[in-house]
Amino acid sequence: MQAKVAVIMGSKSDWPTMQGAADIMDKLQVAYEVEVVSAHRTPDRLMEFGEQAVARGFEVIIAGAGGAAHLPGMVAAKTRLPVLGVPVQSRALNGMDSLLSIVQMPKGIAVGTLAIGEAGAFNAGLMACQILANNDPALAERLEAFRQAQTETVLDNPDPREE
Ligand code: RP5
Repeated sequence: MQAKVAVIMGSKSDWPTMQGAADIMDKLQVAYEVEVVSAHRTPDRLMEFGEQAVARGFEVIIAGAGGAAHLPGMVAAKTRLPVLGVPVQSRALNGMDSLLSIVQMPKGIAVGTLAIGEAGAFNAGLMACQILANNDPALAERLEAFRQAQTETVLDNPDPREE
C-alpha cells in the first residue's frame, strides 16, 4: 500500500514518543513510513526529504523533535504538504523548549502544532487519519467507529473509583 503519511523525527531517541502516531495509524489501517531526519545533524537530508515528499506520494507529514526543535518548521518550509509538529518532551525543559520552537512559526509557513509528548504524537497520527478520511470513505467509517468505541468506554464506566 502506498504510504500517504511520513513520520519523521530528529533522533532515534524520539521514537518511544512518536510511536504513538504509528499506533493509531496501525489501528486505523493507514500506511506510513518512519524515518530519522535531523534538522541539525543531517541538514542536507532534511532538504532532500522536503523537496521529494510530494513526488514520494505523501499527503501528510508528521514531524517530531525535541529541544531546539527546528525539524517541523524547516520541512514545512520545503514542502506544500501539511506538517503536523510534535514537541517531544525534553529532559532539560520538559518540552517547553520544543513546544515554543515548533509553535511560533512566522506568518506564511504553517505547522499544525500538537501537545507535548505522547498525547501530541498520538493526536498527530489521529489528525493525519482525519485529513486522509476526507477522501477515503472506508477510513472515515473506521474513524467514526474508533470515536464511538472511545465514547462508549467512558459512558459504560463513569465511576472514577472503578478500574
Ligand atoms: C533533537 O534533539 C531530537 O529531536 C531529540 O528530541 C533531541 C535529542 O536528541 P538525541 O541527543 O537524543 O539524539 O534533535
